[in-house]
Amino acid sequence: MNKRKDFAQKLLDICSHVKSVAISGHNNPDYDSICSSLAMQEILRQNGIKSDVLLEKELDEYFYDFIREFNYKTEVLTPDVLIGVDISEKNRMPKEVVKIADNVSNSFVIDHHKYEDKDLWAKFNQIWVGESSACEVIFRTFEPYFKLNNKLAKIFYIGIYSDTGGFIYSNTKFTTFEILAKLVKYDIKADEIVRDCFAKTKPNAFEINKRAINSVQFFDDGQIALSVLRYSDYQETKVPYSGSRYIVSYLQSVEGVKVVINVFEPEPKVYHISLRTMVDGVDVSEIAAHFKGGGHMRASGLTLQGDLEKSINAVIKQTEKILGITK
Ligand SMILES: [Mn+2]
Repeated sequence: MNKRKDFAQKLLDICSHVKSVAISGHNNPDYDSICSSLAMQEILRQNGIKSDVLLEKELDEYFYDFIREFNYKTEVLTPDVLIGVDISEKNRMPKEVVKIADNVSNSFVIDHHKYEDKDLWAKFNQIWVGESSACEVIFRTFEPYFKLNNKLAKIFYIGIYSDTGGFIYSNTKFTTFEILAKLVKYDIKADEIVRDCFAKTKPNAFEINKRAINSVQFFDDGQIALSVLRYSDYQETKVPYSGSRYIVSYLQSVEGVKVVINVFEPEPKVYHISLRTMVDGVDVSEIAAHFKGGGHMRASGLTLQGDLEKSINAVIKQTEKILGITK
């Protein structure tokens, strides 16, 4: 039995017999979340199935133009089928989508995040923990059912590039490069994608990232690095959350740092906290899980509300626990 093929056949079969299909990634979407949604939509289209890609809100100008120009829906009535990509657990799901998930009769998940069985919400799940990206899982699962073209190849490339940190994370495997080799055959101009999508910053985004760097504090002899962007930073620079995340990968380059904690307050008293580690044996998803967040061993996130100092102290305490630091 081929697990991937059975899943792909079941999904296409069910979707071709219903009136409406919706696809959703997670909240605060990254490029893998968006691109795996778009890839799924294109694969369905090639199989004669119409679908909507759901987003909490329109993508702002800090997202790559090529990705912004697709059609997204920010509201949709409960569809016959819901496909979740890059999202196997409800706690990272946009609120509107949680309602849909509770009412929909058929649901599928395609993901690569670590999960607990009890938290799975979809009827059918295709989760390969450790694969580079939801885009990779989709590519490998549906390969017999789609034809690559320039647009689809670009979508996959952006999703995979993003979730592998530009092919430098340990999730970048032999299979990932096999897929990339297939993608670059379609004249995708990978150098332009990387330059325009990942290596460009607007002047005000540079300003907010400068503030993030200025905010950095180190704890426990430099083992923990913390950055904080306050709501006032967002207001003063007029940069949205998506434009302020440069700091996330930057702090990992500091020698001696084991865990990076980045706190973002894009709305008053709501703290999106990103956790990163490059250290083998340190699993930041355990820290996130403690606060009902989610993610991977090396990259996780959580959201806290209320008092900033208390929130930061709680996350630092939990991080010290994971690192075995006793005081
Ligand atoms: Mn992902």
